[in-house]
Amino acid sequence: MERTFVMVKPDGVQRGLIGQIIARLEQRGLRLVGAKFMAVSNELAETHYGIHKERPFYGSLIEYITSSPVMAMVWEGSNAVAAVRQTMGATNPTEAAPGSVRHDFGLEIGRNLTHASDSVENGKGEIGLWFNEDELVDWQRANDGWIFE
Ligand code: IDP
Ligand code: MG
Repeated sequence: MERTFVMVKPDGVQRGLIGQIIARLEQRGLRLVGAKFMAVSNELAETHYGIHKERPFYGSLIEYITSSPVMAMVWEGSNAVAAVRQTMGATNPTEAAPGSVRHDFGLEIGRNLTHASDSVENGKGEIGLWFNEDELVDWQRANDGWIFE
């Protein structure tokens, strides 16, 4: 089953939106396989966002993501990467589709509430970066047959 790394960023945590964001992923039919509420070290933030190192917003991005705790999670399901990106919406909240998290709760690209892996390969790397293998739970859900064909 495809897996993806998802994070409720500091603004989502501070605004009390963890529950609503998790509820949307549950409703979608995705299955939670790991979660931890944690402070993010500079080192972890810099590794996670290493790809953006040369971008002008890199410094403020690292400051943002380390400013307050985050909810780090792994979700799985059919096409989990694409499904979660769609549920979160485009990076800039004013370009995100109505009904998406970033549209429904956000206004600015630098306060866009969530992170979600953008490919299966990057998802594997991010899951390995944020979680130990023994923090991920393989389990069956009673209604899986009504969600996964
Ligand atoms: P994504 O989160 O939708 O994958 P990326 O392009 O990978 O978007 O950018 C990572 C994060 O960096 C964004 O979610 C956002 O928090 C921040 N970011 C991206 N572009 C800008 C910008 O132009 N100004 C400020 N922050 C930005
Ligand atoms: Mg990205």
